[in-house]
Amino acid sequence: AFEYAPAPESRSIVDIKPSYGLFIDGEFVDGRGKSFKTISPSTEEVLAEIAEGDAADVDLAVKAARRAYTRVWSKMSGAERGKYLFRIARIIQERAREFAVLESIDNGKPIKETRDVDVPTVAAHFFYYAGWADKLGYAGYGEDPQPLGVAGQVIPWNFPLLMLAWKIAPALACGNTVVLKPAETTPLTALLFAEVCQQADLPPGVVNILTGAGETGRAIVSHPDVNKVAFTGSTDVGRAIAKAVAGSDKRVTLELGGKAANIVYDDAPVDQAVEGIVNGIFFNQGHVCCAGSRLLVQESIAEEVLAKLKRRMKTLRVGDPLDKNTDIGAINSAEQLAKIRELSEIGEAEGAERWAPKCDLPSTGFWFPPTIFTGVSQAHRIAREEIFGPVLSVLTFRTPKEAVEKANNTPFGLSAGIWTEKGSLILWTASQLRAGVVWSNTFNRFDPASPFGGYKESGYGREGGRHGLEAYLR
Ligand code: TXE
Repeated sequence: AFEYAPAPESRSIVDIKPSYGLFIDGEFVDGRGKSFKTISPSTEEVLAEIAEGDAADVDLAVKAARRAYTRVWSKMSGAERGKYLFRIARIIQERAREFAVLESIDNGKPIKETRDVDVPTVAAHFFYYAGWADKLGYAGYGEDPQPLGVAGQVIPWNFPLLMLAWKIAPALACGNTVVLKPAETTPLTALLFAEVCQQADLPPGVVNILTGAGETGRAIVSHPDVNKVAFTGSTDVGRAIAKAVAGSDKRVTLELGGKAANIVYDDAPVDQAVEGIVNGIFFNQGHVCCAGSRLLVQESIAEEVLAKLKRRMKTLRVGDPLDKNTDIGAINSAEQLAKIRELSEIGEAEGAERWAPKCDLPSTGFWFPPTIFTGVSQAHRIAREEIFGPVLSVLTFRTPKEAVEKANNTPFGLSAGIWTEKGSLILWTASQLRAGVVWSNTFNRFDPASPFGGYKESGYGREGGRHGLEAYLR
């Protein structure tokens, strides 16, 4: 094992305060005494003490959001709201490096990804929805669609800033105000975003950021004056939220887990497919709801694909998230690492064959090597359950029909991938797959103009694109 060596020059561009309050009505305010620590998953050092919002704080935030909604935000013209969103987008671009470094420190994901994917996509979302703010009459929901009111939004830790953008940008564009809770292991970029709201002179109360864990989330979701609930996270919590709002007039969108099939047909461009498989499962340590966590490879080329995949996996660098050469960063938390380890042990116990390249992992922090399981059958838990880590389950198939049957044999339905040179086979396969997003000859590509969301237990509602406006309009 090598010792973790921090990259001081990158670290120095962010200013992490020793403690943070809650962002309510345009100001940072102290919590009521309860707090928790956010740690860096790559070093296990405590980064900051974070206030934990309770039901009374949630009430203050919802009241502030309601005031801002009735007095200012819903009265403003769409063009005017759009200006604020454009301003936010530009400030994020200006502060992109700061956001990227902070996200890598707090989440553990590689700087290469926060710099090239997360932060640019966040800015793109704000630009995209800024453009819609004055065109809602063209969105297809009537000539003068109305906002819903106060949106309560609860987001996970795997893309902390990007999930914030997916939630806040369309809500604001449509004239709603927001109370958002980031995940307890990754609050820092949401708090930096609160500073951006101040810098953009966003009217107080339009965006409120409440840090905390499940209790805070529960209080937001069940607050009687919240009109819309948007959640991304585990299927279990999604179910609890659906129950909590049942019988109320709250609108709900849920974006939950996944177990995507990445289907490689025998005529696929193999080298390109191998890159897609690697990107599909090892991007963001596999902490991706739409990760290509099941490789379905046609039997006749399975040997070649696996040989090339293993060769490629040996070149992946696991380590310091702030090192520009790192491909796989730290696992987000000790709990998530324990879950990945447990499911991997179950995979072995059930008879699948485990393989990982030799890989020196740092001695502190939470790490897991890129891993594949071959000889996986449909009955194995690693073929059915979301592992949410850098672990790929490999299955084979003989015919396109069998590929589709296996791909659809899951309670989830968020995404899928298809690799073949034949356009007709892409169209046929896509039409058979029960998945909200289907990529062909690529994987894990995100664009603010494309809707994203699931079938079955992956949730309902769409985020992104014109479809994403529907969730925030009456
Ligand atoms: O999720 P939780 P966890 C999956 C993934 C992962 C597993 C557990 O498989 O291993 O879920 O992750 C807030 N009312 N995904 O435990 O608990 C919580 O504070 C309201 C897939 O981290 O669902 C956090 O802000 N809110 C997923 C958010 O919900 C509640 C991304 C998500 O945490 C709450 C993350 C409650 N009762 C995990 N309880 C994806 N779809 O991308 C918790 N929260």
